Amino acid sequence: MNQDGGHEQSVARPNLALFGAPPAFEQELYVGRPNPIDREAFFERLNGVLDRNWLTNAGPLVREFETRIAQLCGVRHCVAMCNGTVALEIAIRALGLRGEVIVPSYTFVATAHALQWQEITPVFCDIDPETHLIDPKRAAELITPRTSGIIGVHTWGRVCDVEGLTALAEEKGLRLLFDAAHALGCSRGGESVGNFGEAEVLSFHATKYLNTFEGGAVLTNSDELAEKMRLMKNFGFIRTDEVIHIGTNGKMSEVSAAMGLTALDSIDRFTDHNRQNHETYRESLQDVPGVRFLEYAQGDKQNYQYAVVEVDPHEAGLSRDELVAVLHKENVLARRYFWPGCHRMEPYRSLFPHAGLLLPETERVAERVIVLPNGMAIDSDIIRTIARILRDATSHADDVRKVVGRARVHLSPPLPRGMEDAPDDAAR
Ligand code: T4K
Repeated sequence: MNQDGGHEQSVARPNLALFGAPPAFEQELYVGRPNPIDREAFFERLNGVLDRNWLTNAGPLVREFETRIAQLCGVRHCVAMCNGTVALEIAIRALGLRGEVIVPSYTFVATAHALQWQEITPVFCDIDPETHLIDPKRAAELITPRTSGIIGVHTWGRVCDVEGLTALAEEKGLRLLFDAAHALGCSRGGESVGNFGEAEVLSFHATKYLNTFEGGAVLTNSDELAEKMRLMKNFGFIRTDEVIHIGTNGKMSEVSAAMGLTALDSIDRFTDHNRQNHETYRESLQDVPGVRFLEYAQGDKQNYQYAVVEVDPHEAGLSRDELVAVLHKENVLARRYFWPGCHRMEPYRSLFPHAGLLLPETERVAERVIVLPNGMAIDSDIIRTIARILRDATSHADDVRKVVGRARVHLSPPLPRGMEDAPDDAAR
């Protein structure tokens, strides 16, 4: 009897941890590992913060960070905030969205929550299966008298069909906002993210291409909107003791800006490395049946942050989840973003139990996508090994399926080493 409790171990079984071999990687490989920065430069900036004893509230580093991000994106205003979700909430409020807003279900749940949190109904729209982005034709079908706007999401840094969405919004008198959490430094038709719709929201979360620990920003070319959001993120204060607007606390701290500025100094290095990794993934996955590496449109600027594959279970002989189980056994902690789709998460699942009927492409794509590790911690050798694992798995699909079925592999990745005792909320 083998270690899985099975008897039918075939002699030709490949060298996979699933079958008892040592894992291909001793250390876990994570999706979303923060990119390393120049620590000395960072600590120098931190010393400056402590020397000035000015820790937050529109400090000099936050202002410098805003200027540099606005320059990078070629946009008039960057309003830095404490995270991408609050930035979305503030942008939604500043635009006066209400009633219903059309949004893809295939996104991180923050996009939907930012609406629902303000008692605005997210109306989930299906995606184009080729691009994984909101489909303007489907969006048009969802407009009702209660619709006030559309939020497009530039998933994986691929920029939405902004022409289609802009035409629709203009024709129907709707406001247009973009969740650009993945898309810093990306462009479409020569135009940089930050210039589409009325505003675009960035995330600088630790897992993002450029991080400020936690952080976000709204980019806009509208002076009026920028001014409103500056008030809203600072309790509505126009000056000391004078509040002229409802507001919240959405401010970015100086420590976060110090991190962001230091990361900005290395951003070209991050992009070059990610681009090289993409090239290696593309090449080495070419001969893996049923595993298609997602490519970007030629000519546009990309940050190449996400390495995404789509699994065709018929061609691969294995489902996406079976392949993820194989990878996890090898310490490749691939993710199933954005499974199962917002419409299958609470409170939306209960509020709209039949939403899936109008979201066939979302449901199909959410069952097929694997996000693979990328970023500065990942190199070509690692990628070739990941491709080898996927190739071995698909060429022994029957054996793999039997063992995965028996092992009931848990697909939520464990926490990084040293974090095992973290409380449950960190261990999501
Ligand atoms: N819109 C979109 C389209 C988004 O993708 C996001 C965020 C938002 C809006 C909201 O922006 P923020 O409010 O977050 O600024 C992660 C991130 O927490 C989330 O920011 C991100 N999207 C989403 C795509 O990924 P989880 O639940 O998968 O995070 P978690 O804790 O599992 O971390 C992911 C991986 O990163 C782990 O496997 C380990 C690694 N990691 C994580 C952290 C925090 C590290 O190595 N070091 C770290 O410090 O959501």
